Amino acid sequence: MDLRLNPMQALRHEQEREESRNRPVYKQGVKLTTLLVLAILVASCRGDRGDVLPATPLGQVEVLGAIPHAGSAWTEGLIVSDGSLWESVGGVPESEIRGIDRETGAILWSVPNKGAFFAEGVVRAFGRAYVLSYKEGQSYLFDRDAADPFQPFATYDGEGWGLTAAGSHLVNSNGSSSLFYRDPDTFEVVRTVPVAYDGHPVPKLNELEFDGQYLWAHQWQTSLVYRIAESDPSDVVQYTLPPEVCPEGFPNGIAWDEELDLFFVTGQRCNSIWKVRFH
Ligand SMILES: [Ca+2]
Repeated sequence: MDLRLNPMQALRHEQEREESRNRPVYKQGVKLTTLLVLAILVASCRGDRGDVLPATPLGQVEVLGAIPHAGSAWTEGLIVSDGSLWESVGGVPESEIRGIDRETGAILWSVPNKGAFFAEGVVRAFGRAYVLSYKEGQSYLFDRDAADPFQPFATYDGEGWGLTAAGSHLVNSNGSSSLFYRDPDTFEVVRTVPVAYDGHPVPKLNELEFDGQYLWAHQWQTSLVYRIAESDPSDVVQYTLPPEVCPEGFPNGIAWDEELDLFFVTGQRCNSIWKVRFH
C-alpha cells in the first residue's frame, strides 16, 4: 500500500482494474427477481453423478448516488458513526481521522496524528474507537476531544489493514486471505477465518465492514468486494464495483449505514463517495 507507485506498479494497477471490470457481472437494472431465479437455477445444477456443481455466486451493485470526496485522501477506513462518516486517512505525515457530512461530503472535522503512524482501519465499538497502523504493529484508541487523541492500545504481529467489529470481537485484515477475530480488550487473536471464493483463497483482503449479518471486504487493487456470511464464512458472494465507482484510484472504504439502509463506498484517491446497495 505504498502511496508512491512506480510506473510499472501504476501500469499493473490499470491492468488489474481493467481485468476486474471485464469479469462477468450482472448488468445494472437486472431485476432482483431475475437474479433470484438465476441463483436458484445455479444452485440446482447437478453433474452427471448427481453431485452439486460448485457455484460462483455473483452479486449486483446498485449505485444510488454520490457525494464529493477529498480526492487526495488515501482512504484506509470508512465507517458511519452518529449520523456522519468517519474516514481514516493513510500516509505519513498526512494520516488523520476525519468526520464527513454524509449528505454533502463536507469535512466536518479532522484530527491529524502528526506523522506518528500510517493510519489504517478504524472502527467504533465496545465504547471505544480503535485505529490500526500499517507497519508499526501498534493499535490506538482514538478520542478526538482528548489532549492526546491517539493513545497506544495494543501491539500485534504483521501489518494492519482493515478493521471492523462483529458480535463480541474486533475483526481485522492484514493483506492476506484471512480475517482475524480479536478480543476487544486485549487484541489477542481468538479465531482466524480463511476466505475463499470459487475454490481459491481471496488474497489482499483490505477495508472491512460488518452489517450485522455479513462481513464485507474490499480486495486491494481490484474493483471486487466480497460478502462473507458471519455465521458461515464459506458462504461468500463476489461483487464487482461498476466502472463509475472510483475510476481514478483504488476502491477501498466501505461503511454500512443502518439508518439509510445503504453502503457508502469510496477509495484511495477517489473524488466521490458513492451510495450503493448490494443485491
Ligand atoms: Ca469500514
